[in-house]
Amino acid sequence: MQSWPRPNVPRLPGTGQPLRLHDTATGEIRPTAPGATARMYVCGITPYDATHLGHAATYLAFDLIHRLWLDAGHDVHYVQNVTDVDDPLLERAAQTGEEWSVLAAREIELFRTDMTALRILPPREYVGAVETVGEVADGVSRLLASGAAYLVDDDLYFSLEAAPRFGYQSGLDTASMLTLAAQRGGDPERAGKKDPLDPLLWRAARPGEPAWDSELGPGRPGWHIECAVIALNRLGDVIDLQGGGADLAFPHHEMSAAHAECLTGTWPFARHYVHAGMVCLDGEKMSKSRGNLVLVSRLRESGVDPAAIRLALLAEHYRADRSWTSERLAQAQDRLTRWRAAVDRPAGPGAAPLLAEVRALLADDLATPAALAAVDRWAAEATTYGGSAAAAPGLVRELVDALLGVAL
Ligand code: 5CA
Ligand code: ZN
Repeated sequence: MQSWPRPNVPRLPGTGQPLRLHDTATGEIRPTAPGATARMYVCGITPYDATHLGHAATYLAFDLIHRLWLDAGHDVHYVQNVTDVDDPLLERAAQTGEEWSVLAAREIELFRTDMTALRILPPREYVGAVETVGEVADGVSRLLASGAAYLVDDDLYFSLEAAPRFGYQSGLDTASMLTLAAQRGGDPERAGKKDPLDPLLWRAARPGEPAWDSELGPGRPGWHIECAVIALNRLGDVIDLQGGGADLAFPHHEMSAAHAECLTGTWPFARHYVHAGMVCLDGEKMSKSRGNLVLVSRLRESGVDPAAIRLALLAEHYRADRSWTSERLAQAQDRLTRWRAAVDRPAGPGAAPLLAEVRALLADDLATPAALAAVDRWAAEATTYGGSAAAAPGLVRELVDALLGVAL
């Protein structure tokens, strides 16, 4: 699958600090410690509707992580998937009468356009479920051979008995797991499973559903094993970060880590499990199924500068559940205007302390509200500055571009 174009990232003087991030599994903010190459897997979209501000906020959080690792001197191997065949997509296509693959292709293209406009650094490998059916089927076969998978009718399930550490990531009790699994793509009520939480690995072909031939017979992969195998085959047995929105912590990331650990015999699958808060509209999580979406493409069409969308989303911390309001967007547009006026001046107060401050704040679990406030203070001083430090506006322009992804 084709990724999207990479925006230029200016190189800043010196080196960024080691990045500390909140890890869902331990509940702590801990240092990330990648080697020369940081390995990051972030779950991609299910392309049945257009990119909304919730998606944008989540991909923006991982974009900052990407930028901070680059600034700290790491190469970043970033992999993202596209769930381009799955029940919600097939259901939507059935409702509208559109071919599921046509719907997916259109929404993937729109997502690429939105990500490009938002200056989100692209994954090095952007990988579709459809193009990886064979390798995922191979992973399922290996689980079957090791005794970790079993049949229910013609479908294959993963036995959680094969995952002794299951639950370490979310730390949830069984009752909460059962409720969330039922809401988020699981089937705890299905008869014949050893444990109601056991997740689907391979769904045998059904009339009217797409299916692929494989060593397991015709069918299609389950959701969690897809992400596990796509990540393992490209990034190796242990990755630095697995990420997504908070609604993926359970069951998706818990299950995909259990699959990966069972396949490799290594624990943990990811050194950090990182989850972004949910963006709401009128108090409800913004979601395709609720239909309360603010679309990035629609905002762009109405003339909103994507840099203002970025600033509006960065004005609150990535782990907070946030509400989108038109007031928030207006504040971001005002901030963008002030910053642009400040860097357009011929001179400004020294920018090296600001660079050090922004680096330190972002390295502390992405403290974006404080980082934006620091740039605000510099911009306010710049408007009354009478000195001749002519290099400062250029450095501020570059640091805001490299670290926050905002082109001034
Ligand atoms: N394809 C799967 C992952 S393999 C999937 O969850 N797709 S998605 O299109 O539903 O979501 C894509 C990403 O956006 C996920 O990380 C999800 O957690 C995040 N997301 C969805 N809705 C919101 C929201 N309202 N606020 C913040 N993030 C959201
Ligand atoms: Zn995923």
